[in-house]
Amino acid sequence: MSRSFHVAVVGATGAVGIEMLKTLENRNFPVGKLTPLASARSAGKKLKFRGEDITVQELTENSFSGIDIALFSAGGSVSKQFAPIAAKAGCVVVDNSSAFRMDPNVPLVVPEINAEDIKAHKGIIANPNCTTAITLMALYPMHQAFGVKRIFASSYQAVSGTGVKALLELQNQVEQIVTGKPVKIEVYPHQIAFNVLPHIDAWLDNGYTKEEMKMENEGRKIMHLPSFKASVTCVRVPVYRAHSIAVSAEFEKPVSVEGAREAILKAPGIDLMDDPQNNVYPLPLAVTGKYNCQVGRIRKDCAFDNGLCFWVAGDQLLKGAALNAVQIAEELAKIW
Ligand code: NAP
Ligand code: 3JN
Repeated sequence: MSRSFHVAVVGATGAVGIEMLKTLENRNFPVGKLTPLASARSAGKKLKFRGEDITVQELTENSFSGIDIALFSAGGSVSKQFAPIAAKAGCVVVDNSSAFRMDPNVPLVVPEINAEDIKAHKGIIANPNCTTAITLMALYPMHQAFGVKRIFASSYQAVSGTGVKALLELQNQVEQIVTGKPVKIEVYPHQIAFNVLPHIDAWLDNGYTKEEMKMENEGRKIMHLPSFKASVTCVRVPVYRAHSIAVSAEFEKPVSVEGAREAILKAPGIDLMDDPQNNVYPLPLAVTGKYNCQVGRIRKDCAFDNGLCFWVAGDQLLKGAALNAVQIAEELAKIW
């Protein structure tokens, strides 16, 4: 990579945006100039990049002239409004929201699985939902070995998946409870401290939530597997950072635990942490801040034939968002 890029981060002050800056820096992405963008609320704020203070600018329709790559993580409505404007101005958008994920003209990419799809982009490339991306990091190598038909899964999602405000809500509620003060509930419909909420994202007519259906819809597109089925329950847990998912997967071919382990050991971006007798399995605390996801508790499913159960964990701010976006930018840089 000889050239450098003018990179914009839209939503730079958010939970994902901050990680995007750190990931660009830590992976030595060839940033010639960095432009952090956010709402008028944060304009003028300073963020650190490579040891220097850079000033956050307000996102406007004129923000994209001269920018090569724009990493968006300011929510779906901002993406819907500004990503087409950015693409029209000649920059390539990597979008973290669901706004364009299912658009047939927009590649939806986990680089370890379908990096090739990037080549078909028309100015916008979508980053998958974090729970979907982390699950697929473990499921895809097993799919390559045995051919996945369907999964049943439950997620255990950290509060940072909801953004900076939710991190503070958990911290404040824990403090309120241990000091005997009344608990303030602002972000979630119920107290999240010392609780679990089987509710992430908006309800759909089929009784699932939007978050739950992302696994099937996005999984089909990323794995190029239109027959893939997923029945998912997404659950918010009082963990600061990193999502975990318990998966039961049914495959076309006969499975073996050894074969699944071999497939994982050969796969990029996922580590095998599977020695239950010695209490070795993936933990959200252990994957926090790590680029690689971890999978363990791999065992034959006792409820159906050709089935495997496993437990996968990953830092959703990284593999579920910032890291995956920077990896897409790295792939773009190779073909620029
Ligand atoms: P967050 O912590 O609440 O941050 C939101 C960011 O968006 C802030 O920088 C905010 O700027 C900016 N923003 C909000 N409204 C804006 C506007 N009208 N114009 C310009 N900037 C605006 O949220 P987050 O957790 O980083 O998530 C952001 C998005 O990333 C989510 O909505 C989702 O689509 C996607 N995502 C998140 C995760 C995750 O694990 N958190 C995972 C995958 C994808 P101000 O500082 O000015 O308010
Ligand atoms: O709640 C989580 O743990 C992850 C949140 C992801 C998210 C939050 C708001 C909007 C998304 C997403 O990435 O799927 C969206 C969205 O649909 O854009």
